[in-house]
Order: sequence, then structure tokens, then C-alpha cells
Amino acid sequence: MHTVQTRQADPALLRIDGKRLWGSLMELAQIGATAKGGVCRLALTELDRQGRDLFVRWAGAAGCSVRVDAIGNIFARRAGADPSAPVVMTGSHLDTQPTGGKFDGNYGVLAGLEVLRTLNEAGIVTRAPLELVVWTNEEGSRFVPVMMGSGVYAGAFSLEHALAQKDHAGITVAEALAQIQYAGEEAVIPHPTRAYFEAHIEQGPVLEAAGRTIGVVTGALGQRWYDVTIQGMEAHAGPTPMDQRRDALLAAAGLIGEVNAIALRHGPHARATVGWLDVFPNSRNVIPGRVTLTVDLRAADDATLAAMDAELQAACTSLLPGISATCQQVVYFPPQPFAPDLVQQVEHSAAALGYTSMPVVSGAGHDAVYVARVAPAAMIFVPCKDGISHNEIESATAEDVEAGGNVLLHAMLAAASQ
Ligand code: HGY
Ligand code: MN
Ligand code: MN
Repeated sequence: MHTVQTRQADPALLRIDGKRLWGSLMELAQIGATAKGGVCRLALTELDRQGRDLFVRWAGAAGCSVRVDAIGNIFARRAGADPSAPVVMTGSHLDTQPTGGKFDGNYGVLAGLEVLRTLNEAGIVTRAPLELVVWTNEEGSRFVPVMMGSGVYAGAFSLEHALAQKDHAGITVAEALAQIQYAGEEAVIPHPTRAYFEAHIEQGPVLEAAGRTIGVVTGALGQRWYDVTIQGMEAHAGPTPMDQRRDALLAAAGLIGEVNAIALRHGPHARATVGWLDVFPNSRNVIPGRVTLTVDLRAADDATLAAMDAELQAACTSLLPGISATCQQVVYFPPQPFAPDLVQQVEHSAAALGYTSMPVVSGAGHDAVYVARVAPAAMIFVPCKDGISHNEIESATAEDVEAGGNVLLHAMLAAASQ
């Protein structure tokens, strides 16, 4: 008990309970667990509902009041000494990729919960209220746009636009939200926020290669996402001479090569990916008449991203004779720098706790990217094994998970006491 007393005497000595955080991560990972040790919990599915319900139970048990807004964002609020003070916020997402892991998004939510549990145990009431948020559909896998809940919250696109989006089965976001009973009453309006911190695994190889524990995230790459439709004509694979075909899949193969070449032409921080592809009629002895595919472009500066966009659009106008294509942009956000004073706070908290750290730019998008439009925001990265994520083998160490949680605790305490 002496330790607890000492911790109560000096918040600087406060530490999260790493075992409890790890245990919660492993318990949550059971919801949507896959045979290979990953998690498949797609946005607004029954499994997402189960994950959300577990979070709401845990947040309630931690003494939070819980609200849900009209796009399904969940806000768990811990009262502060000054209820009128702008909140200090943290959070992330519970939805995963189809081949997701235990940590992407889930770590940020549960690290935030562990901060609240730790403060409860220490009997510490911060001046500012604290808020822990679960943002809806961060992954953009089932429904586009990506980072949907935080995007509506930040005004990047309208609630109506988001609610009308359909998955490949034609189900709208509005229908899916109602189905899992997370279509909240609350309007999706940003409220006064002193600081937003998000803990996340890096999802790349930089921290592990450098042997650093904490990533002080200075910002995130800009992104443009597209839906591309390539139109040829179905015909018989046998009688149709090679020079009389309008083969949409052959045209798609050329475009996929060019998408990769666009990123290679634009230097070390440019990224380009074709992640989804559908062939029609997808029959082995029919020349494909139509191919739909997705393109994901990313860059560290907006001018490069615009140049990549122009090259992609140009490539789509000149595929093959007899082939036409449409290239519709469905996501755009510029590179997002984070708030310098909060970035400095993360670096300072890591140093005060004795953790090694280094500045990093996030190649992944995160809810913090949109929240940064309406509040000062920063992120805390921890390494993941071999830099692998969006893969069922995604892994992190208990030590690093705990370290990130301690940096989150102290960064939030610093912001909440100001
Ligand atoms: O695509 C991303 O960067 C994130 O995982 N939604
Ligand atoms: Mn994520
Ligand atoms: Mn992700």
C-alpha cells in the first residue's frame, strides 16, 4: 500500500498497470478472434457491436458517463474538478481490417481506459474532464470514407454523406448503425478540447529498426483513395483473335503496374496500393469485360500527392484500344502536422519516464488526423513486431504496450492540469 500512497503523493511516480492493460487487450481480442491469432471485427457488424458493448461496460465500471453520437462515436467521460474546462481527450477505434490484429486501434482505446483506471485507483481527479473516444469505422474497409466517425466529427464530410455510404452488399452505414443499435442521439459536433492524444502501434518498421520504444509522431501522410472502373467487352476466350479483344483485366494489369511506378517516381515517402479488385464476369473462358479496383495514394506533401493524382488520372485515359475507364476519388485529406506543443509534451513525457524515443511521420491515417482539424492533437507510437500490421500476425511486446500507456498517462495529466 506504501507504493500506492507514494504514487498518490507524487503523480510523477504514477504508472499504469501493464498487466491489466495486456489482459484487457487479450480479452477484447477474443471478439472476432481468427485462427491465425488475429482479429476480424469489421465496422458496424455484430462483432463490432460486441466489442463496443464490452467497452461501454468497462467504461461504466470505470465511473465514466457514456454518450453515443449520430455516427456511432462513443464518448466515455470522466468528470474533472472543473466541469466547464475543455476536455483532455484520447481514443482510437475498435473496428479492424478483415485480416486485422489485436493492437491496431484497440490498443489506443484500451490504453486510454487504463489511464482512467489508474487515476481512479490513485484517487486523482484532474482539473479538466477526461474523455475516451471510440471512433466509428476508422479502417474504411467495409465502408468508405476511411476514418469516418472522426471525419464527420471534424466536418471533413457531412453526416448525411457518411450515413448514405454502402458496403459491397448494398447495406448503408445508417442501416448498419441501427442494426447494431449504435445510432446515437447526440449531434456530431466537436466540443471544446484542450488536447487529444492517441496511442497506436507504428504499423511500420522504423521504431523497431532504430531500437526506440516511443514514436513521437510529428504528423501523418496525406491520402487520396479512388474507385476505378475499367470497361472492355466480354467475349469468348476461344474464337476471339488476340488483336480483336477488349480485355478489361489486361488493361487493369497495365494500370496496376503504373500505380506502382507512380509511387516509385515520387521518392521515399510516396505510397501507392491496389488493394481490392473485382473481375466481371470472372469466368475462366470469358474475356473480362469489366474490372473494378481501388487505388490508395499517399505522400508527405500535398503537391506530390496532387502530382500523383494527375498521373493516375492520365493513366486511366490511355489504357488500351477499345478500353474506357473512370477514376473516382472517394477520399482526400492532405498531410496533417500535429500540434507542436503536444508533440513536445509526448517527447518530454517519454524522456521523464526514461523511455527512448524518436520523431516519426505516420504512414497510416488515424482518427487523430481529423481530430487535429478541431483540436490540438498528437500521437504516441510503440513498435510492432517486424513493422507488420493489417495482418493477423500483428504483434507487440507487453513492455512496449505498457510504456506507451505510461507516456499517454503523463501527457494527458500534464494537459489536464494546465
Ligand atoms: O489506411 C490507413 O492508413 C488506416 O489503417 N485506416
Ligand atoms: Mn488504426
Ligand atoms: Mn488500420
